[in-house]
Amino acid sequence: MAVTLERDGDCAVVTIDNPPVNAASHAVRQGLMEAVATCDADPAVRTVILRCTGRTFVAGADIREFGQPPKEPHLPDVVAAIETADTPWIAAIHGTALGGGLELAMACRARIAADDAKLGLPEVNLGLIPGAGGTVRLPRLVPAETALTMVAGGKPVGAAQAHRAGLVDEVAEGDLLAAARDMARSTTGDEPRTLERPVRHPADADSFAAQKAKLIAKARGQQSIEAAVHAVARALELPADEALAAERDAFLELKASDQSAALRHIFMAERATLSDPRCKGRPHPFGTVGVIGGGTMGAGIAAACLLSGLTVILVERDGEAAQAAHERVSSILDQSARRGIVDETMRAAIGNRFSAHDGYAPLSRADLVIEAIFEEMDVKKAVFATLDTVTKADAILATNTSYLDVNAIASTVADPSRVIGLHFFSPAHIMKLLEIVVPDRVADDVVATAAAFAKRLRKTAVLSGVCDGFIANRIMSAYRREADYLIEDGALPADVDRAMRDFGFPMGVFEMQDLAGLDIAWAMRKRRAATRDPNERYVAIADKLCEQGRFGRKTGAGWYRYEDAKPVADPEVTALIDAERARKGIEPASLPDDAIMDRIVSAMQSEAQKVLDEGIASGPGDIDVVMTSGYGFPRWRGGPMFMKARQDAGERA
Ligand code: 3H9
Repeated sequence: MAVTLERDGDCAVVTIDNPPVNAASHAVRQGLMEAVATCDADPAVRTVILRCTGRTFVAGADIREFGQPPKEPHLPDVVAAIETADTPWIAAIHGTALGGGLELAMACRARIAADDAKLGLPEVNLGLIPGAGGTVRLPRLVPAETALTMVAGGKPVGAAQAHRAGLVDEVAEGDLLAAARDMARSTTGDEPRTLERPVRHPADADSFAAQKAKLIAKARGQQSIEAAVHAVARALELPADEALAAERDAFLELKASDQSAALRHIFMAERATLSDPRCKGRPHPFGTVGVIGGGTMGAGIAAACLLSGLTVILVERDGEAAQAAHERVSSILDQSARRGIVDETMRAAIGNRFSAHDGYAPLSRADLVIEAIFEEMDVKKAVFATLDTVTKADAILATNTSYLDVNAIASTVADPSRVIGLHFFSPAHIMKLLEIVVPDRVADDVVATAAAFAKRLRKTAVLSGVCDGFIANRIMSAYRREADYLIEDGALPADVDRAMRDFGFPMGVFEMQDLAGLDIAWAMRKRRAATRDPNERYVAIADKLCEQGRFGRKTGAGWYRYEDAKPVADPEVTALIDAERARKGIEPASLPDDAIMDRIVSAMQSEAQKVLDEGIASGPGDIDVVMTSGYGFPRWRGGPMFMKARQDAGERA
């Protein structure tokens, strides 16, 4: 039974039990409708408490039902039935009340939340807006500005904030059900229904208009955000019934859109990445993590581990470097405290779990060691050989290399089954993506440990086979190469960057290179020059920029010139590009933005297909996850493989 009803004196307790997240599936909706009717028909029931079992309150409509024909009762009808019931309902919220879950709660006469509960309307993240009255009820409970932020931003708020804003009436510190029963006893039934309340208009019309404009500008093509802004605006202006009808129409239109299909695909793909049976095994302990190297990457990895409650032993080459690494990590932790990720007490306690050293000996205590030094095979091999002698025999040894052969690194250890790749993206404490690189001889329980470790760090992890660049950097190199061809063929860096931004990337490939610095890739190209296929098309423009000391932002010039830290197209770069075209006899073509993006996306897709065919990635969904989480591919486009599947289906139709 998805919904059960128990009597407790004159109070009825309606419990939803629909694992894993109590989504408002058909059975739940039906059960709630029956509960409303049963409670209203029983004069002895004075109040109804709506609660859930398991880890959370209702986390939303059931996304898995979205592709199927809708079945009555629909969620808006259930929400309306609860709101208009004769007997007042009280929502007792634990875990997360999201989307349709919060809509159910808002239809209740009052809400009580556990102190660690979170409440939100995240529909925009699925390419939707709330479709069961969320945009209309929320601004009747909280100020319009908060409602707009919650609906168009999609981020949940904590119970305390929800209480301050008016979304919940009480925060329960102890037993939630007992507190809900107390609340039920003082409920008279005279409390206004949510839709009977007036909207809470913005305090200042001009700043509200600016808030709306800012959200729309930030949407960068994502329709649901714009639709969310309009829905809240309508809720403030129109009578409730008209606003509800308009919200429903907009919801249904978005539900049928390509963007929502794409965002739902990414949501599901992110949850399916570690479905390989090797990830399901029993993990080793990993409470104490060794990190070798305290540069940007090592410090970020150390901070990510510390923020996840792990103990970190960081090792640098000498005392001075260890001290600098300690400061780097501390500064990340301080930033995290300033951003509210950890509170001051927790921040202070983290220090007890962190130490930085100038020798390997303390690593004898580590369960897992992650090497994050520079990309030089011989140096990495030497590090692993040393690790083999100082670490526990069953400690897991991981390399954070972004392209070197993990099999070769593993071969330096007596037991290669304990070596794996953990490829973080910079900054490692912020970027969600983690590639778990699986070498040939790694043991299954080591893969399971890497998967559990990724989960502990709240990373979106994918498994990758061993190849040059793994999944992410290999595909990135392919489209970067295509971007270079585009430059020779007729586009300018600003054309490519604009086309990419308009497509939905946060930044273009040339701006990104300038930000990261051109020198590292240049050094790699020089190292590989001797082995490069002489028949392969090679674009030398980036090399020429580097020869002039133009390494990007840090030197004030790269693909662009920087004025007040802003990129400006540079005639010197244009002249260099012209000279290269002339040298190769290339007649520049006119390349509109669509053509630029067709070529960039096709380059990604064809490299991604090779990655799949070679068994480097487990499936097309993993590639989409990598490109959206690691390289800013717009989520609302679903990733290159989702686009390819749609294109192929379109061609077949
Ligand atoms: C909506 O409500 C529309 C309404 O306004 C209007 C309707 C008319 N449905 O994330 P996890 C599954 S739109 C079905 O790993 P966590 C998920 O696939 C919805 N299944 O756990 C996974 O399955 P599996 C608005 C769902 O603890 C399992 O639950 N709501 C749903 O890290 C565990 O998920 C949202 O957008 C769902 N709604 O995080 C909330 N949600 O085990 C979306 C999850 O087979 N959900 N599953 O792989 C979340 O944000 C997170 O899942 C949550 C838990 C925070 C709840």
